[in-house]
Amino acid sequence: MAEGTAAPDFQELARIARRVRQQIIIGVHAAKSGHPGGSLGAADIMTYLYFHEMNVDPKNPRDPKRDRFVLSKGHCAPALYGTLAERGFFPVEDIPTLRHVGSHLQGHPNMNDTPGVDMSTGSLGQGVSAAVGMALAAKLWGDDYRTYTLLGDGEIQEGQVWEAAMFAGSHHLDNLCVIVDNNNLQIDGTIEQVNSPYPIADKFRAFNFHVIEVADGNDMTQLAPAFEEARQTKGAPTAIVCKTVKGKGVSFMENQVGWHGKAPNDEQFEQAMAELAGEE
Ligand SMILES: Cc1ncc(C[n+]2csc(CCOP(=O)(O)OP(=O)(O)O)c2C)c(N)n1
Ligand SMILES: [Mg+2]
Repeated sequence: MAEGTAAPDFQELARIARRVRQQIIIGVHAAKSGHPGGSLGAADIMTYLYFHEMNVDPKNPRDPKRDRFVLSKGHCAPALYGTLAERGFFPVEDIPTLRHVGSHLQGHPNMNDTPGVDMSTGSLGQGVSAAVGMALAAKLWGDDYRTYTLLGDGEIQEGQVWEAAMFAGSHHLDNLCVIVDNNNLQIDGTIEQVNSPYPIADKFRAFNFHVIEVADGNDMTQLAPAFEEARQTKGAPTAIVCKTVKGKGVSFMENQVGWHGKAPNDEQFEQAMAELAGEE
């Protein structure tokens, strides 16, 4: 980790997360479609990863030594794009082209088109397998990069997630950090109404993961020690299970399942942007 060694500047990180949220709203509004809820809820995790935790270089997005990130819940591409743009991988001016014909910013991430995207994702359950492969490759080649992957709590209903987890635990992939965005909502209800994966932490423990539970995954002061502990953990992969609020930062979207995959209209856009406007 390059930046992870210095103490985090939480005020600055919070300012960046607010800008990432603005980019999410700008993109989804311009596209007239997309997934604001899960994107807003994950903005703090992704900001922390790209602005403090991970060793990445926007000028050299394919650097073999870089840490990897796989957005296994690929529908939250607006959060990844907002984070990568704010980090300097491509211009923020690209954000309003989200989902437009010819844009490199499609509804789900494409590693062949978008600088900084390490894996193409969108079919839930699959990204984590790719992340496990990246972590295994590092072990086989003696590389010391780390691999992070973000999963939805609905996504972990997919059987492939547990196949990948079994392999990671069995092969002691301590360079792998699985993050579960536990916002308690999926596309059409609470995760308990649909097919409860609880208790999530115990399930990862049973697959030989070191497990860290974060009570508020929208609070970067809580994310910081969790990622630090993950980095220090040897002999086992880490799962960080983060309680988050879907739609975080936009009052009328918070905890509302209806905002999983819907764009704000012009009036809602203005209100959201007003709420996200900071002092800068
Ligand atoms: C294999 C697969 N099945 C269905 C979908 C459609 N889909 C997109 S998002 C979503 C719900 C995901 O819920 P969750 O993982 O909890 O994501 P979050 O709440 O973080 O948005 C579904 C079913 C998909 N992308 N892939
Ligand atoms: Mg969810």
